[in-house]
Amino acid sequence: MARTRNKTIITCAVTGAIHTPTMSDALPYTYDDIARQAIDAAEAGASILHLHARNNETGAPSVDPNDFTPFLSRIKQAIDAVINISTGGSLTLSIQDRIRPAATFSAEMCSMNMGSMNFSFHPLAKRYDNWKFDWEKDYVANSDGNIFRNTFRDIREAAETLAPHAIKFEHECYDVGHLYNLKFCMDAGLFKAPIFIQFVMGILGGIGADIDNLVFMKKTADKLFGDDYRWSVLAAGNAQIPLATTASQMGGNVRVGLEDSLFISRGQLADSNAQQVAKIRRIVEELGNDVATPDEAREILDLKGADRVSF
Ligand code: KMH
Ligand code: ZN
Repeated sequence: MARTRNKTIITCAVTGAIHTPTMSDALPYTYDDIARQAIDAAEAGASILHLHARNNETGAPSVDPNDFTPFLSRIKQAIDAVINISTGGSLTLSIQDRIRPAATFSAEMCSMNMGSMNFSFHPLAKRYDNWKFDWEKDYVANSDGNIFRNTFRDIREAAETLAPHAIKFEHECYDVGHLYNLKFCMDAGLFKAPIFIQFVMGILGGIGADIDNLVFMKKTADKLFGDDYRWSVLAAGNAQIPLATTASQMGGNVRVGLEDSLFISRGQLADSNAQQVAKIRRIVEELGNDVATPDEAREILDLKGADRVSF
């Protein structure tokens, strides 16, 4: 008997706040480049676009809603994709600043980081001698002092502020304890099933990116949430495509994009976000699953719909 093909949601995280322009010419930071790469990624098969903004001139991470407006409207006019606005934004800012873009634009989805942690990429600073912009070197080197603050009070404030917008959260869980934080918050009534968990693997400060850890995260989530959750995996750097492949074979969804990895294969820089999306799409399809359309992603995650956003 033929096996039913699963629908796999591909999220593409287009630019983020970890990598800097020096690290890859492909990393988009202008409004035009973020819009163009997001549209190309959606055309390649991403049904969800996880978006951060950057300063249009310097590429520095920005949580100013004015830095989102120019690319959000262009993306919406060009393609039907689910827009997911980051609330991680700039890692050292307050939760109030970080949730402003999601609240301003009342997106279908936004990220929700499920615990406080070290969040560092300072080892990258040693790899570059000549930086394109003045801010980059200190930003990267000083991340060894970052505390990514997401206390229970912060999570409650974000959830309550965003509740009137009916936004579905991408619950970013960087370690097993974050799943327990999420369970606690769910039991307290902050989040409604089906929740969407992003297992984040390989961030310095979080759980390592390997299959044993993924299986343990998934088993823990099964135990805590039963049928009340959907899940996806993002792995940082060179682990991105291998762990996304494993996740899709385990029945999960996948996230790729230059936010999480600048590479297309070991040591080789990607040309674009769309190139990574096309690669994981090929793998997902060849291994026997189908890629979800934006409307299928909306149904799977119970989203409010693109007609209820404010951009
Ligand atoms: N870059 C990811 C590891 C967020 O935007 O809220 C973390 C992230 C956080 O995506
Ligand atoms: Zn992000």
